[in-house]
Amino acid sequence: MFLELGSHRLDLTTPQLMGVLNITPDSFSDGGVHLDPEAALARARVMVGEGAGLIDVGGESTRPGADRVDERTEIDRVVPVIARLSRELAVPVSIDTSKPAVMQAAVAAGATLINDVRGLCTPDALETAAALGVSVCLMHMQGEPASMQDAPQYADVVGQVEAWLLERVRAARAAGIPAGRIVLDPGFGFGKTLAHNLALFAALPRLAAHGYPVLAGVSRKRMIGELTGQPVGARVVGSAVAAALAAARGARILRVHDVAATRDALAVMTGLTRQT
Ligand code: HH2
Repeated sequence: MFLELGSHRLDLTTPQLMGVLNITPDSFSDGGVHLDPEAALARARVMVGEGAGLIDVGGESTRPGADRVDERTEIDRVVPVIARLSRELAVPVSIDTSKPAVMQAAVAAGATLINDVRGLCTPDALETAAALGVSVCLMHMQGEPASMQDAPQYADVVGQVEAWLLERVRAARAAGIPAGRIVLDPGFGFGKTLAHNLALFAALPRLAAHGYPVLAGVSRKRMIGELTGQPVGARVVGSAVAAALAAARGARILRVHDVAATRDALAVMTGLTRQT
């Protein structure tokens, strides 16, 4: 399985690590650290050296309780960084946004994957992504970040998330986005309790069975904190274990902050479960 990302062809036969690079003052784990493009570039270089196969650049935090930022601010944060990363790194760059204007500016600067936590549901987002001709990641979220963790409710979380993702696939394909350019993501922690996250995690093989690469983003999230009792800064081991398990359950792209730890977790899991 391959994903076309501009001049790059991402081989998903083995799981790929997507390194998180937030150019925000308030992201829940790396907020404020990469606002300077030089610092962002240096961090991206480290992640690529550690084994990241792509870098996901975001200019708006979507942590629970986060407020929206305007499109000018988001563009000003991400475009200079994307331009430099796509010129200077050997890996593809994705843009984590829901805003059509940011998608356009980011792709013009070199991004080749649109990673939208709102599944291209914002007005004009679907048409914009289709016209840009890049690959897309469609993620599920219940509600909006400002209030999504207040009281998330589902009658059947797996069935509902799966049906919603498949509906978004139909919409994306109808808009002209080819099947081979679509990635799906159940959206861990986005309007979900721990029980909902655990049910979705167990259902990763079912979600992967639809034939679209599945992206899993559990890195340093509250669910890891709930399982380990650790604060954000001490969730590296829990996150790496979760990412390796997600890969074992069929996830093909792992969105992570701690690339080296996840790479090692994957290597050990692969080595120890190889058939002899
Ligand atoms: N999680 C976050 C942001 N973008 N995109 C996808 N496809 N899947 C995810 O699980 C996902 C995502 C939240 O994490 P982070 O970027 O570290 O924090 P913040 O939203 O505070 O910037």
